[in-house]
Amino acid sequence: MDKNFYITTPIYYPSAKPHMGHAYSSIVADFFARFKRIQGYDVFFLTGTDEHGLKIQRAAEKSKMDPKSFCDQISKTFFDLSKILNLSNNDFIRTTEERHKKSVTELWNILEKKNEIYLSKYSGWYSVSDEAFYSDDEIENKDNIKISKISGSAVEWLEEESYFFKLSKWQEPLLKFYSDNPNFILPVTRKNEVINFVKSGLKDLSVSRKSFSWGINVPSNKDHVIYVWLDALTNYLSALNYPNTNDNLYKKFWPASIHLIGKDILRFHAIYWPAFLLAADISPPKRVYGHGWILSGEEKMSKSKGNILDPIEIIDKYGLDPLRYYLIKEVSFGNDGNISQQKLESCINSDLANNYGNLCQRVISFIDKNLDLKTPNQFKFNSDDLKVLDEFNINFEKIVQSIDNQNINFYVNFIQDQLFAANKYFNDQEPWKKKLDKNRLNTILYTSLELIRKISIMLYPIIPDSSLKVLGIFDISESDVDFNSIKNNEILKTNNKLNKISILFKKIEQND
Ligand code: ME8
Repeated sequence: MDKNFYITTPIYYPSAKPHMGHAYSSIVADFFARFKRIQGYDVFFLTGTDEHGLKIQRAAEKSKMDPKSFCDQISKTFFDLSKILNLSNNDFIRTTEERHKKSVTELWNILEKKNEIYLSKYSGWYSVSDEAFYSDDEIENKDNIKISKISGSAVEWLEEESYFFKLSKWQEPLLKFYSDNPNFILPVTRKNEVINFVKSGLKDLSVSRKSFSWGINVPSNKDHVIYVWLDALTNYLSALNYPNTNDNLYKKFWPASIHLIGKDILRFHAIYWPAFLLAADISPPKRVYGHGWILSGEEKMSKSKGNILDPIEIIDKYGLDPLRYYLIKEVSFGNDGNISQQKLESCINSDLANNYGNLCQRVISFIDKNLDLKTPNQFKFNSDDLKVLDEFNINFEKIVQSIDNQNINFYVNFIQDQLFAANKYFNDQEPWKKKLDKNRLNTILYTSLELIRKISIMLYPIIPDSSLKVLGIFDISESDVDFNSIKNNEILKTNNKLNKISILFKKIEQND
């Protein structure tokens, strides 16, 4: 079986600095990347910035900067955030890089050569904020301004010479592609929306602009720049050194396993992108997952609405792992989610400090006092011990499947249940009363350590830093983290010195 896994985030517009919505997509993508790595996959994880187009040109003009220097400055804030979020990305692509231009130019040339592109004139609505064309029936009036019904952003009338991609020709092949690949678009509700949209009829797509210059030139006509979405989507190929299809990265990782995106940009990824690729005779990605939005009140959090929560401020106040845990746990994956500092604080106190942190501290300090901080030298499991330990191998396939179906909530709930069970086990077994029964005492402690090990391995993709601190008790380092080992109940060496750990999560004083 193919043990390569290629996951991408959207490449973000560096029109303003990143907010919680961007952090969310990136953290979730990192979760999947880290999970697949500890499952033994060779993973390529890509993120980056989408730097061309009128939206960026205008933002640069507003800041009185040339577009490239403007992008350099803001792209860096996204790059820095990738470090702050502890993303394990293998590359960070910028669409202003030469390698990307080469790749887009090649894709354009292929489409032109295959007669998929023709010159005509566009007249219709355009939203600069979305960098998207809208038809008349997708427009409405609000406070005397024309806006897109879909995104709510303002549109302007556009009339200019433009190259068109023969999207209409791909309507039937796309529908066939969706039915041959039923898991191409997830979640299912979104898939149905896309299919209905395609069934309602696809018009040819304007893929170049003449009235501004900030973009990649159409190779055969320098008066035009290539439409920013055709440019941006190609980043997923550029990072694999396309057009060099003999390159190892390309051979190993294309087609992508999953493009993880927000539902706002599903149309581009689930319709335009596979159509461009099919037209160029390149395999489409295996999956596009459109997750929900982080809301602020009832509305989508977005820079244009000015209702953003700054991830860096939250991290400064609470730390990174609590934020990662909270976003992954609290937002029902695929749906919109409202986040609040109060809920974040409860989550830190109950799940992280009480359930996880406390379990680790209690077990280790008990072993420190009673076993000279060593793993017990002998043990014999009884049915109570096996009951808690075996949950992991009994549910192993289910856990793996939950990840492969992007069912994050199952994964997190499973961990929560095991944390609860491990704490209950330690309380119920009352090792403090078994000091005279050495065999039983040893077995309870060995079982508790194994539970901490298994749970920490499962937590690694969510809160890598904290999980590695705990695994440090057993001298398990990052490269040793092996998801498959959670099936095994006897990984820890007996009579082995353990390491102490400091407090993992500080409880937050809440005012309610
Ligand atoms: O669309 N909740 O860039 P962008 C959840 N450059 N996720 C959110 C979010 C929110 N409130 N706000 C943003 C673009 N996101 C294009 C993409 S890809 C080839 C080109 C996340 O800066 C979510 O993943 O507007 C969304 O799809 C993406 O950021 C949009 O980022």
